[in-house]
Amino acid sequence: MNILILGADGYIGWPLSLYLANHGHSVTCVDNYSRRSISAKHDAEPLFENPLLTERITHFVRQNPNYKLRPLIGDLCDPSFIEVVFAGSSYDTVIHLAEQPSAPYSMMGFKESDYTLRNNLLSTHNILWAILENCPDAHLIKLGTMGEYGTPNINIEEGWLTINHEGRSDQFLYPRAAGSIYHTTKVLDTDLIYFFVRNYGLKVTDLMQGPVYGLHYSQSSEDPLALPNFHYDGLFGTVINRFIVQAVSGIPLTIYGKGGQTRGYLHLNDSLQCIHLALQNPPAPGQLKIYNQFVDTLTVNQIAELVVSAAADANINATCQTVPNPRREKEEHYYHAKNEGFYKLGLKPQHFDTENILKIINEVLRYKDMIDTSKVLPKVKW
Ligand code: USQ
Repeated sequence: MNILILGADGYIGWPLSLYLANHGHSVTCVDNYSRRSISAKHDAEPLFENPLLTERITHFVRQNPNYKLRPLIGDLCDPSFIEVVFAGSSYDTVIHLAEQPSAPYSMMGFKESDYTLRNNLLSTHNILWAILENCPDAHLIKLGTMGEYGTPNINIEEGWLTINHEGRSDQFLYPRAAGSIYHTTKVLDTDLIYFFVRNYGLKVTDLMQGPVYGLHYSQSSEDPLALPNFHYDGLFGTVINRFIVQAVSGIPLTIYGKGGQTRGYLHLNDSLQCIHLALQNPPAPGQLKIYNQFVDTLTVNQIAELVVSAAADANINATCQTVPNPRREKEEHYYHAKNEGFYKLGLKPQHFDTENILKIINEVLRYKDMIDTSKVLPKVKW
């Protein structure tokens, strides 16, 4: 397939680029290095430095002459760059990961909120138009978030809810209640996409993904250039990766508030596997498919307990601390989200168990001396 990955320098985008090139696809990799500039500005650099996307691609194409990887660096909010990306190429699949992904960053203040809103919505809007005008049969796979649903007091369906009202019945997008400006942009993306599907007959898969964790993945072998950017700071680091780095560096695990916050988590390998399954199972024209993309439903307290216990097996004495919750979110709540969709397509997941955690602890231990403990505590409150 001829595949376009938008946001190819990211935590998921780079592993996905290599994974799909290794499966024989021709992959155009687009990024504007926005996460790199935000993390440099806010002292939130990843655990180790990652060469630029262009350098990583040159390295892998030299090593594997069969890999068809092409980098393009530019801003998808700029229509003239969109023209360059789509010029002369008819893509079969467009995978859109090119969004500002940090909830805390989006809540820092007006500038960051404004940037997140513009970047995420304008890029989605531009991409939808570009597909419509250049390759209307292409399958758009868009990365959404489980955070679009919030934490409702009823079961979370996969994208849709049938409502019976005054004797009549219809199916609607599941009600959404995001907890940050970042999460809200994903809700708005879904509405925008759904309009293009209804009105123009585009084929779209919207992935409601939970927080992802992990460092090595199926393709990463021993080559450090295959690794993704691995954040443990309060802006871009997700909770499991943060807790593992905290355990390794001797900082008590930062449980925000009561620790009853419940989310659906998945390993980086499973994120790649789900996107690949979505790619192999495109919707019909005029259909919006929505999958809930997660494997294990866990509270923050359960994650902390599992990390502490796995760390003990590595002779690390990890402890926990309660940090006043910097976020406005429910700390104890009902949470039951469905995720049958990818299992029906054949997902074989790896669970968040001791063996899995120990593997990541050992991977992170190699970089122990590079951990900057001043990056760990949260700096953004809302
Ligand atoms: N948390 C802690 N301690 C920490 C960090 C986080 O208790 O040191 C708690 C948070 O308060 C929250 C939960 O852990 O209740 C998850 O937080 P997170 O930072 O791992 O995830 P979040 O900010 O929600 O965002 C991440 C990604 C985002 C993605 C989202 C999926 O950054 O791009 O969309 O996970 S979801 O959470 O399902 O919306």
